[in-house]
Amino acid sequence: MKLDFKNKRIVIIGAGRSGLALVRFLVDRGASVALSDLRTQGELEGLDSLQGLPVQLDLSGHRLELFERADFIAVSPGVPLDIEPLRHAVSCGVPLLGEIEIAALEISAPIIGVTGTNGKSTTTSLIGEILHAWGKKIFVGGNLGTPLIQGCSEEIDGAVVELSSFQLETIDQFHPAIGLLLNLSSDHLDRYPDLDSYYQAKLRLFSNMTAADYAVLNADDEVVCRLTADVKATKVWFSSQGRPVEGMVKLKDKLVWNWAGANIQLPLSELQISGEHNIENAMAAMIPPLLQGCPAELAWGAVCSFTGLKHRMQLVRKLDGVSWYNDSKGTNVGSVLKSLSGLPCGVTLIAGGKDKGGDYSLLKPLLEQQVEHLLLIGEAAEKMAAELSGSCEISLVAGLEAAVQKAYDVTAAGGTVLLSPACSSFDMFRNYQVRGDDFETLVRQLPEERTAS
Ligand code: UMA
Ligand code: ADP
Repeated sequence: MKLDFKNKRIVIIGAGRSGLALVRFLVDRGASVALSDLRTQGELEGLDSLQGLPVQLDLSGHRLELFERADFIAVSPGVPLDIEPLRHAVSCGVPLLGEIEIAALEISAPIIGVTGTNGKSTTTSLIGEILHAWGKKIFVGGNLGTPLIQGCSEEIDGAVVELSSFQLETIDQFHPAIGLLLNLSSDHLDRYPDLDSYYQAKLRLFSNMTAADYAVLNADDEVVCRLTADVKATKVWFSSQGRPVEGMVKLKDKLVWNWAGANIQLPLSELQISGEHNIENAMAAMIPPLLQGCPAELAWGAVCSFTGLKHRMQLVRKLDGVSWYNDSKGTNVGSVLKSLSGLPCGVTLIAGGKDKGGDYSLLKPLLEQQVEHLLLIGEAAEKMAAELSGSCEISLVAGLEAAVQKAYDVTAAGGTVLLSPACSSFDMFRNYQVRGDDFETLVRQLPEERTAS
């Protein structure tokens, strides 16, 4: 049921992409809107896009009296729910609503929600590609980049939404027709007290789903299997390890769609995105369109035309026999493990950034086998060096530019340089895209000929 915003006093907390989109939406619906952010006017980008809109600005901090007088607070995903202004608002009986909840109540077309620790953006994009190829008008966004609230103003046949645990924390009635849980491993322990709290936030995806809906689940992920036992939605599985499940199974060089009497085979040789993890993403992405009646051949054609997203294992340059890869979106230990495992030996790995409380020691076996030099940057550098000591040659470097220069100096021909940080970017960069773009610029500036130092 749509909410009535007319003349409601709403405080939006966080003036990033979600907050700015919420302002436009809520002002348009006749609400009286205040936008609150810790940052100063000068530090915030995009405020000028609100020019002419009736919005009260509460910058450089959050004024408690604004929060206690609101009808509700619209919370941006990056704002932790336990900060003082939000606790105070809740204690005054003011409800908190997230951007996904507000948007989803406006959208009557079926929503496909994609969550998991890794592979969300790739899978969300793949589903979007398939449904577009099928001729559907689909909104594709969420954590991927475009806030779902921007999809509300469009006439759409459906929405495919990447959902982070942060966004799922503030849902209440949100009810996707199809929910995907790709995998679960450690992440965001800078926001959650423990791993289980992070997993429980992810599982909220299924909380309003019934047997008439579908839960697409990874049969090879022990944690996913264990924690979804009580999910009420009809389960459709995928297994890249050949488990005989009902759903999508990888058998040698093909995928088999084994569901409701169908037995469709799809050749893996046509896939352009590489790595085991991308086969998993392709498998998961095929399922929602197939459940919705999309012809398998058409869907597989769209998956096979997809060449991957920026900042995920992107080959930037081959220079002097060395391949340089940008995997700036490798922001946790699990994703770095996947990215490294697809590479040959002789890797120089550039990692580090803002620590999220992950267990870096899980990287040790692969570092021992494949990595010669580990170059560490950012706030997490010392912690990582201590946890990874002994696995390869480790150097702490001053920043990304110094890391690229050192990688250039130490990597032998035939080797690989990989930026895959296992950390978020926010200590040194605005986001992972800026970190990846800076890396690419630095790599492109490297001279063709190495000068003897
Ligand atoms: N802020 C406060 N008070 C606080 C904390 C933050 O005012 O206590 C302010 C900050 O000063 C900043 C604003 O909140 O100005 C930022 O809000 P935000 O972090 O929610 O950022 P948005 O720009 O709205 O982007 C968010 C998602 N960001 C996060 O979840 C951190 C984007 O995901 C998402 O693309 C966008 O909404 C649209 O849906 C990015 C992300 O890093 C890619 N996600 C995490 C991840 O993938 O690991 C979860
Ligand atoms: P997310 O949106 O969940 O961060 P992306 O699709 O952006 O995921 O991929 C980010 C990184 O995560 C990739 O560069 C890769 O290293 C890793 N990754 C992608 N898909 C998977 C997967 N299915 N399982 C594990 N790791 C993955």
